[in-house]
Amino acid sequence: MADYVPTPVKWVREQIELYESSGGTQGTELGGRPVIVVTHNGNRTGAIRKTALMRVKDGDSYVLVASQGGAPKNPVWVYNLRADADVEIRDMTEVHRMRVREVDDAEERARVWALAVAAFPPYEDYKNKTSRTIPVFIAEPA
Ligand code: F42
Repeated sequence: MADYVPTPVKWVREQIELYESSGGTQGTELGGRPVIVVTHNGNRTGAIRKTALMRVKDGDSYVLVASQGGAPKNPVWVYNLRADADVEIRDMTEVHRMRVREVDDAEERARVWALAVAAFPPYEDYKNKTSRTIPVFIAEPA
């Protein structure tokens, strides 16, 4: 089994630690809106990685938005998910095995983007702030 290597970003690392050590009862929000923790595999190191994201639900699925606050570059978890679609998602006290796929189709993207912005309005500002197309994934029950 690979080792878990926490992110070097302190506030994110601390939120994930609190979220997981409390069994999904603390540290579960950002700005009053719900957050999920996605566990995935590092595509170069093979290490276990954990990423906190806003919770965007689409039925039994989750929409994962690689906004990184509108930064010019993709967050590196995008490359991990492109290389290995098997993830685990913690949503508060529930943990689900899921498979992700990147959304390419324009119509599907428009549909899930609307869900994302409804769940977390700043995504729209992040989109306007960056010239990159923000990658979006759908995580579906495995
Ligand atoms: N980020 C978002 O993009 N969208 C969100 O909705 C979001 C919400 C959110 C809510 C709460 C919170 O605490 C954080 C939130 N974030 C959100 C921030 C998010 O959790 C990530 O911190 C952010 O997206 C940046 O992701 P990142 O994968 O670029 O993280 C970097 C800083 C990181 O951890 N780097 C590691 C390191 O050691 O430098 C490497 C991680 C890694 O996966 N390495 C790969 C490997 O093989 O191990 C290689 C990857 C490659 O191909 O380069």
